[in-house]
Amino acid sequence: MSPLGRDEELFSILDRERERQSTTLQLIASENFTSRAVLEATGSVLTNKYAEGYPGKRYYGGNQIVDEAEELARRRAMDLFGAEHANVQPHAGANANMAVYLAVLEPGDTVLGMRLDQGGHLTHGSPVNASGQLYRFVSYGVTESDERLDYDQIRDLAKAERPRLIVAGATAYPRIIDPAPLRRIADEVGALFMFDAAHIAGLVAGGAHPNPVPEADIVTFTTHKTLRGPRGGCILSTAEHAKAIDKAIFPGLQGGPLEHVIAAKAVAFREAAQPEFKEYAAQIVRNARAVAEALAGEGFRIVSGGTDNHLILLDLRSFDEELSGKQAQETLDRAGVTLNKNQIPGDPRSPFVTSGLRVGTAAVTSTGMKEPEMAQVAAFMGRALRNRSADHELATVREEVGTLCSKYPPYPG
Ligand code: DSN
Repeated sequence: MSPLGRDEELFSILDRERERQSTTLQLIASENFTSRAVLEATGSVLTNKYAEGYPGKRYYGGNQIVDEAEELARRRAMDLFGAEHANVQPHAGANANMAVYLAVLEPGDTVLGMRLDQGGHLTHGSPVNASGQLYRFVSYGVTESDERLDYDQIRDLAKAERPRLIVAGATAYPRIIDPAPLRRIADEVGALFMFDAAHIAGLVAGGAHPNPVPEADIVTFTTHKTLRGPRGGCILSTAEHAKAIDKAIFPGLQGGPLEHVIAAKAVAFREAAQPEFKEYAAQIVRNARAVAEALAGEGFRIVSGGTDNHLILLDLRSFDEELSGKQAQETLDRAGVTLNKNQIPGDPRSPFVTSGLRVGTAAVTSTGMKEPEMAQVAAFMGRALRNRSADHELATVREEVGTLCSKYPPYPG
């Protein structure tokens, strides 16, 4: 093969990233640590294969074995969530969502979706995303009083706007999104109902959140967040929409599927079907509640007063009016705590500055951390942010974070 030998330049970068992931706290709500089996499948020889099309109907030869892998992934996804159809080819959640729009909408159609600055997603109609440019998205948000979805308000909006599609799902909403009332609203106005379960797919698989599949016409999700699989997307639907969705993904939107990633999705679906995964999902939520309580004790306001899922949204203004999300994220990075700035509902600051932070517990839960460690995490955050101008204090926190992480290695040995 290559006469070049090991690529030290690149692999030393990978070594340093592995080191970073295992010596600092990973609190980004959309990240996780996959199993070794998922890593192995992602790095497998399936990356060598072109397989445009679908199992049994490919545009290239030599796909008999790849077909088996993709069929296995499809079957496991359908079994895990109880769906009639699965398309496991989306390279990402954004592609999955775009494919659904291509499949069921005409350009200019009206769609209801949650606004980005209220906790929604770019692909739910943001004006800077193709979804917002090609379709007439009308946004709903959370109430000012309790910062939660109000299904009566969504019903009123749906009645006034008569959308073709109602999109549910969020990236920064710490509460359960109940699919049942949304189904009823969709039926009342004759709309289709799509649930974007990207963040909560693992909580659904583990029984910690209601399964949207029986209620929604179409469910999209990513496989790398709470579901703990490889980076990628998936679409589940009723049999009625199967053909249109498959056509929208290929040839509509994507070319050759990433069969190595699809194989890793199959691994993740199997792992998520095990009884231990139920305990994992429940622990993610217990950890989120524990860290929320401890962070409230540090003086942060918790948006909506708490959490039902894997994430917490912090309003920094109660802690320190001057502290922006951007400054807080940068400070915590120096202290070995990795998370992201996030707008809070009604945020007076821009999306690049923000008044909030998003804290997620899926990755730290994968390493085995529990409620006592969550109290430590909150204390680290409070200390670092109170001492943000004191380099030595940030260095001390970073050292203590390292000690904690060394007891919970993501890949022991
Ligand atoms: N980037 C994802 C998240 O962090 O929530 C959404 O696409």
